[in-house]
Amino acid sequence: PTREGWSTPLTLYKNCWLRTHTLNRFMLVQDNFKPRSDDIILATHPKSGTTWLKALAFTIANRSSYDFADHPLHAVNPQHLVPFIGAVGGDLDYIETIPSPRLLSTHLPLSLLPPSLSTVGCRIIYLCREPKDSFVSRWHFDNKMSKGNYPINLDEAFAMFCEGCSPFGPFWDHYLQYWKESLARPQEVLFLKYEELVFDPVKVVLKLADLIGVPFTQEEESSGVVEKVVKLCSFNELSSQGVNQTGSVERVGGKILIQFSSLFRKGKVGEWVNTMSKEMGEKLDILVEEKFKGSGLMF
Ligand code: PPS
Repeated sequence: PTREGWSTPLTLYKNCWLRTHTLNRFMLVQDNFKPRSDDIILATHPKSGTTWLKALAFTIANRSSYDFADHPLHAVNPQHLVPFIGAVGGDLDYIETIPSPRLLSTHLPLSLLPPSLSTVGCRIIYLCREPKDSFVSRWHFDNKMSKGNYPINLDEAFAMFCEGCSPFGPFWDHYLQYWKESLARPQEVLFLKYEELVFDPVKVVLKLADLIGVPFTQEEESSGVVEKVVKLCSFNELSSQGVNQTGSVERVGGKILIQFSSLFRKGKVGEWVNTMSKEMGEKLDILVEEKFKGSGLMF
């Protein structure tokens, strides 16, 4: 089935709602993407801090190659530094040509990726976010994408989100699939929440470096390199770069679909209260409790 309501129509494919115009590309991933054992995959539920995680992981992995003053992040949006598997700029032929170890990203649920990802032992860094904040971020983003031509009513968008109908949703299946994978492969899968990144970025940066396989040396730690990474990738720094105010991430049929500037809005925890009613908040909290009951995952 296909549903309208978000800025572009969604189609349900193998229990996941994908933007209809991306369906052909993403349907190919499961059978045609060839995971390598040394791949590092940044898997995120959309609107959870993907742009931020890409900036951090890229900076950590490549820190021996670049100077902080003359860093690619000053000129390139993080979304372009780590390609999305199967998406615009990350088509599967191109992905195949990237030398190992590859740093790749995806919004796809684990169920739409090749099962060999687990068996070959790909490392995964998963990032999700408290669902109320994620929903609010999604709603503002889709409104911006539609440029007022396709206004999305908040109540309708909320009802769809709670039914599981949002890009790459249901969100609960997305979170739970990666949560279970992190329990099954704790050495190879790091499960993170946006809130941890906001409250203790230094601690998360250290964990990211360990998982990527390039831990910080004592000398780097004592000379403030970790803090420099955090600052370079902070909301204020990234959002003030010229390219992020003027460029675009995705064009389809000559039309700009996603502007870089729409990837940076507030960057705060608990910001949902300025958009959603208290009643909506309570409704979503109850749903989240129900869906995650017994899993050990909590928000
Ligand atoms: S996307 O389109 O799914 O890739 O978007 P994504 O990057 O996952 O999520 C966008 C939200 O992340 C916030 N953001 C940041 N927060 C903190 N620090 C940094 N550096 C940062 N960069 C982006 C961005 O503002 C969106 O959240 P909201 O709540 O809408 O502000």
